[in-house]
Amino acid sequence: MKVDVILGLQWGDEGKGKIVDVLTPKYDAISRFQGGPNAGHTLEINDFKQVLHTIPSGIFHENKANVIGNGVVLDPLIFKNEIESIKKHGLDLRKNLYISKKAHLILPTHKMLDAASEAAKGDTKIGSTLKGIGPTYKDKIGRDGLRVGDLTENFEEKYTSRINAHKDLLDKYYEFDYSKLLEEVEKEWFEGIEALKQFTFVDSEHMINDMIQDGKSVLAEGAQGTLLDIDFGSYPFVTSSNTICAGACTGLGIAPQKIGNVYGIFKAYCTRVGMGPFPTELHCETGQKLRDAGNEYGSTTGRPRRCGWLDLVALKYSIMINGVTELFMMKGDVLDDFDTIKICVGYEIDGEVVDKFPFELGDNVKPVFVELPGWKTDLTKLTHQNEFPEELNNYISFIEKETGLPITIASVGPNRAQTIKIE
Ligand code: 2SA
Ligand code: MG
Repeated sequence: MKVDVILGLQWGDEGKGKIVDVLTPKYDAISRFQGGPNAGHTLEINDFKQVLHTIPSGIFHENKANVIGNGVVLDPLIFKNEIESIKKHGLDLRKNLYISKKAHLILPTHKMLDAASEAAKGDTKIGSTLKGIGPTYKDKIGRDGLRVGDLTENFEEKYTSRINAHKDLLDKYYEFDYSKLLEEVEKEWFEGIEALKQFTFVDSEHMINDMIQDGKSVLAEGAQGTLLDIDFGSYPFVTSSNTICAGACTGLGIAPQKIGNVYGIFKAYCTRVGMGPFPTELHCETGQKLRDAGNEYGSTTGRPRRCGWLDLVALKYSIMINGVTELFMMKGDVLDDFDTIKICVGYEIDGEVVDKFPFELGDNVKPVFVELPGWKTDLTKLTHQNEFPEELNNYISFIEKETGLPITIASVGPNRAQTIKIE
């Protein structure tokens, strides 16, 4: 068997959580391979809504293994809150949640370093989620991180040594007053550690490779999106992990030839939270109309998302980097009420039109649009592809032709049931 991967092809918030939940019945295990509580995957199941930050989106299927891989950074405090809110639905997560010993821990001071670094940057700040993601990955790459597996031996000693090093940084470089804040959060953080210790820590690379060997199917769930990838995103306005397909190999310990289907998920339009370039962004009323219709507010930070038209230059780039095999189009219903819909098919850069994603997306990058007729139909009520209005079929065909890939799922609402298979 191979590992299928599901990834966001834009700047995150494409609706991965919902799709993973829909796909889960086909798989024996669901795993997260990168990122941390900067993710906010929203599941709507019958009459309730659950936002997941650290835990894989297959958690509501009790007979599936949910694995937090080595590439993830984990905040014990957020983790504890998350398991408590899931427990309310009567689930005992200890039965089917496994955590890699090699996953890195987000320490209380990592969050402070995140805040201090952002404040020091002023106007050039990244717009981070302030969850301590960047500083934790910095420590990992700098060979100074603490891992889940470290909890079993001399943890307090290792913890104190790292915290002291962070305090020095906060003092010397940022003049950041941490003392009161640290006192406040440390107790809760250690409660989180106790909660974490109730779970099974695993060598997840062995666990997953054994599953593949035994003919079991595994789905790897990406967080954020390709355009936030540390190498290929709009650097430096990116997150600190590899959000792309290759990240599933390093974040789970699987070889490239073990990758099977790569599901690329995109919104029928485009959004971004935080700072950084966004060529098709709409600053006008149309942007606000998309934000209202799509309820485009961050599920992790509540920030209003920047909105714009679908960008095929960026989408094709993401498809190439990830080796996408099929596309899922989300939130088509958000475009229900537009007379015409624009799609960016090229960038005009200093008078020349290009269709390759450039090194830098400066202010000189102007989107070139085509305009297609809108469908002016309530898609949320549809249950079958046969009911699609002609204009929607045209929109889908246009994207398929440009990308050379089939769109096999169209989502027309937040609920599991509003997911239409396209043959
Ligand atoms: P950080 O906190 O260091 O990762 O922030 C760096 C940049 O990355 C952006 N970022 C995000 N943008 C959109 N969605 C994110 N998470 C989703 C959510 C979850 C998802 O709903 O919150 O779709 O996976 C996310 N996480 C980080 C951030 O705005 C900075 O620009
Ligand atoms: Mg989200």
